[in-house]
Amino acid sequence: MVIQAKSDYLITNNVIIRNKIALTAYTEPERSLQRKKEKEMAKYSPNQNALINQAITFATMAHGSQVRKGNQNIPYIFHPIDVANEVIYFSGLPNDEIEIASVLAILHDTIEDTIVTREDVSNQFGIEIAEGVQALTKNTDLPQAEQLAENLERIRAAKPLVQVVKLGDRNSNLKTFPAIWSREKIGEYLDSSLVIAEALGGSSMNLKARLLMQIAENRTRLSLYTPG
Ligand SMILES: [Mn+2]
Repeated sequence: MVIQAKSDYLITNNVIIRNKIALTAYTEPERSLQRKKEKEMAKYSPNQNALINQAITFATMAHGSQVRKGNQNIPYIFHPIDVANEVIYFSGLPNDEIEIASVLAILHDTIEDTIVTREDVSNQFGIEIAEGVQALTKNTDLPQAEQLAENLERIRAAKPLVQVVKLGDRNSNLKTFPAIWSREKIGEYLDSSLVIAEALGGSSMNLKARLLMQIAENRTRLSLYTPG
């Protein structure tokens, strides 16, 4: 028997409405299990994770079929979620700032890398989140060589909960490099990572320490594989 479970997601007026699972094809024992689950789930309502769930759905839809640079097997959404994990487990932010920082982490590449605009983010998540994501967005109208310094200046002017997202972002990016990157390119990337660690490290000693550790590890790895 084929069970047809329908779960279309729609975003309307800041609310995600999930269509009810069609129960018609279930057997009675399955229906009974379903009722038990629904009762269990009701304990968690109103949904305490609504904002995070909304951010993940929004970013997943925005990034669509994008994958990580140089690795076709990693759907892009795993990167923002990794950044949220860096913030959650390592930033040391006070508990009441963790949720908003995780939402920022999940959304941090939407304006830079997708068709999503600052207005879209503002409509869905409010002005504070939109400003945070905008601060984390490079100004690509500038020459590439000036983009990082200009961006760091804007991030430094923002709250610590915005700064930790950039530290988490770079920590995430240092976990693996695109296979096509040359040694020079990796070296430059490690140099810029040090600039980020120094500029924003005050917002989280722990994320700064992780970043310095990863920079050192990668430099060692590079020196071990010196050609010739
Ligand atoms: Mn990123």
